[in-house]
Parts: sequence; C-alpha cells; structure tokens
Amino acid sequence: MSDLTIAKVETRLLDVPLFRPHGFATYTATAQPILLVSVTLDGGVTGYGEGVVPGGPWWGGESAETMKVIIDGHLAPIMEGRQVNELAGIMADFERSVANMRFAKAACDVAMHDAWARALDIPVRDLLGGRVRDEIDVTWALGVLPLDEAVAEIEERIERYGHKSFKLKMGSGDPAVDTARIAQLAQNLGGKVGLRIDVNARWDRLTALRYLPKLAEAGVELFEQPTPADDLATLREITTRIGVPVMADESVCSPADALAVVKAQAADVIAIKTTKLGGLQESKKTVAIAEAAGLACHGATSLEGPFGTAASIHFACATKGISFGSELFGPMLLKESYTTTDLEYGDGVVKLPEGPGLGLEPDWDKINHFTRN
Ligand code: MUC
Ligand code: MG
Repeated sequence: MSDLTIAKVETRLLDVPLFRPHGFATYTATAQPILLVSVTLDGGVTGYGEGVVPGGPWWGGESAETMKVIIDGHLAPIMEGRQVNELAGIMADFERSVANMRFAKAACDVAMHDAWARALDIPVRDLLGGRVRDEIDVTWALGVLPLDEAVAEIEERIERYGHKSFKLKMGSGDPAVDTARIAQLAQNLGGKVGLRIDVNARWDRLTALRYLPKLAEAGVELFEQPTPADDLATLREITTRIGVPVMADESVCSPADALAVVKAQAADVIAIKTTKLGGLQESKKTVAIAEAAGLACHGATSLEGPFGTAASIHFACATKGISFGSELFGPMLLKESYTTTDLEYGDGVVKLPEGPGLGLEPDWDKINHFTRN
C-alpha cells in the first residue's frame, strides 16, 4: 500500500462560467467561484475537493476566498505530515483550531477521502460504508426566471435529461408576483412533473403564511426553507398548518442542528449538503439523526463542480437515508467542466462514476484556463 503520509495541501481559486445566470433570492450568479483543494500523499497519489458555496457569501457567510485563507493558513498545517487514514483525528483537530468554517473543512474532508481511496485503489463509496445504490434521481433547479423562459427550460430539460422534478428559486421579488408566477407555471405544466420551491429563508412568517397556501393549492410538492434558519417555531407552524412537506436547508448545518429540527418537529425533509455540513463524516452523523426520527434526507447541492458533486454522489450511493432523491446537477450548470470525463446524467438520474477515489481525473488545461490570476 502506498505511503499515506500527507505531503502537501494546495489550493487554487477557479472562476467557472455558468451556461446561464442563476438567480437566487438575493444574488444572481453568472460564474461559480470554486476553490480546488489538492491533497498529495508521499506515495504520489493526489485527492481533490472543492470549496464551494451557492454563488457567494449570501448563503452562509463563507466564500471561496474565505475558504482559501482558512485552509492555507489554518487547516493545511494540521493535515500536512499526518497519515490520511487518520482522517477522523484530523477532523477533530480542525475543531480544536477553527470554529465553524464548515464549507472549508468539507473541501479538505473530501480531498482526503479521495486521496485515501485512491491510495487503496477503491471508490470513495467504500470508505463510506459501501454500496446502497449506483445512481440517484436528480431534480433540476431554475433560478428566478420569467414564466415563458422557465417553461421552455423545463421542457428542454425533460427532453434531454428526463428530470421528473424541478426546483424553483423564489424570494427575490414581490411575493405576490413571485407566487402568481409559480402558480401559473404549475398550471401550465399540469402535474407533468413535480415542482418545489426554495425561498432561501428570505420570507418572514406572515408572508409565508399568506402565500405558501396559494402555492400548495397550485400543487407545489415541497417547500424548501421558506423562512429564517433559526426560527424553528415558524418552520414547524408551516409544516403542521399547510400540509405540504417542508425541507430544512439553512436551518441544518450540523448534526446538532438536525437534532434541534427533530426535537422541534420543524420539517419533514432535511437537505444534506456535504459542503455546509463540514464533510462526508459529519453528513453521515446528520443523516443518522434524521433517519432515526423518521425524516427523509435529500442529496442537496451548493452548485459544486465535478469533484464536489462526485463526492456527494458517492455519499448518496453509500447512505440509505438519502431517501428523497437529489439535486446533484452542479456540473450541468457550468458552461464547461474541468475533468477528463464527465458525470453521466440521463433518464432523470446521475450515475456513480466508476474508478478509484471519486472516479474523476483533473483536466489541467481546463483548470489552468479557469484559474484566477
Ligand atoms: C440552495 O439553497 O438550495 C441548490 C440549488 C440551487 O439552485 O441553489 C442551491 C442552494
Ligand atoms: Mg436551499
């Protein structure tokens, strides 16, 4: 077995254009900043992770730039010189030295899983408990778009990739106008596909209680984080009063947050982003808590590129509790990717990439092209 000593940790900022702008509640992304983290072992093997947030610091406060500072200055020195199969010990040492910063820790956690699995010549899924599934449903997300553009994109995505459900971003404009747009879209689609909404925590209680029932009437099948993360009482009120399943996203950024949501009976589904939760091990703990309480978990995305998305696919393919499909579409939103092979999307699913580690190899020409000077 090759030497598992971590020889060096490197980071580089990439700016990867999207094929179209992606409008969130308070930010519109036209490119995705991605911090590519490389962990190289003495044995010569290199593993990759991605420091990614959905577009920028509006979502949770971290950004690719803050992650570079934290990893270069504080997390890399903890990793270098250690054995990569001390991963749990390294992650514990992260906690002693750096509070929070879970997106940054997740990038390191994934890169170490990739390096370790490659050194053992096994897929990352085997380090996470082994095979549960080989593919997972993929919901496609539309940013805030005018009705006709939304219908056209949905029809095109159904045709090309067979998506069976779609997530629609809300929260950026007048709630009445936003709600009418989504209700009309639901009517135009006539139940052909599932429609979900994500307000990214930007509606207050009264707005949510006023407009979510209209979206329920229109047939929306899931409300993702309609109201602020810390207000679990309102999330519970929405969950119990309106009857449409509620998914907690911003409310759950750690296993402890998941326990709080369970105790408050505040949601039916938890969005499992391996990024916001601080990596694959922390995500396993979070799913275990949700599963024990009968909550479903969804393989969620922070719009990662290929390496980060592959890590979440390996996670979902090794975790029975990811029982509510996924939205692991990140690489499809990029105008171009930066690995020598692409993840395989089709018939509404994405497949687990074959091969050791994450199953993808870097395309250094593309990476150099996207690297920020
Ligand atoms: C989020 O909050 O869900 C996931 C898909 C999308 O369009 O936004 C991200 C972040
Ligand atoms: Mg969300």
